[in-house]
Amino acid sequence: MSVGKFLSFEDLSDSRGGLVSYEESRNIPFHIKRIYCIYNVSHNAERGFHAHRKLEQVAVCVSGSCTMLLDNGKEKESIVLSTPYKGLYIGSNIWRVMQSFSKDCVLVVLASELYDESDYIRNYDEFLKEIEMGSR
Ligand code: T46
Repeated sequence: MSVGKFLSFEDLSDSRGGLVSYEESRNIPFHIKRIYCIYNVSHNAERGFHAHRKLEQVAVCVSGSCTMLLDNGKEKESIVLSTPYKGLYIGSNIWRVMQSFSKDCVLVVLASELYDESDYIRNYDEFLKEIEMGSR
């Protein structure tokens, strides 16, 4: 995998049940300013279709599963998220689409910045233009 990056989290489960912990600057590579959850998504729905100029995120599927399609303008990857013990790190300037949500999917996303619509690139041609300009 080269567009996204998997992070592994220690399984702290015992006979009482499962436990996993996400800690900024320890197993999450940035200061966590925001956490949001995506859930109750119908199987046919697709979300995303944008990139971020600055935002870094780690997406963890704490229940069920979903697929994340990542695209850096040159390479594309399809990643299945299905465990709380693995997070997908998504840096800036990566186009993402989320699809194939299971009924019980709960996707938790840890984000490096507060919500800011001006950080979104929601047009694919604009995304390609911005990464081309950035590589010059
Ligand atoms: C991302 C993927 C993985 C807020 O007001 N605050 C928030 O923290 C978020 C995440 C969204 N919103 C608003 C913006 C839209 O009016 O909620 C609405 C739905 O957001 P959006 O269509 O961007 O949702 P997704 O699922 O397409 O994308 C989300 C994140 O927005 C995005 O940063 O990387 O999940």
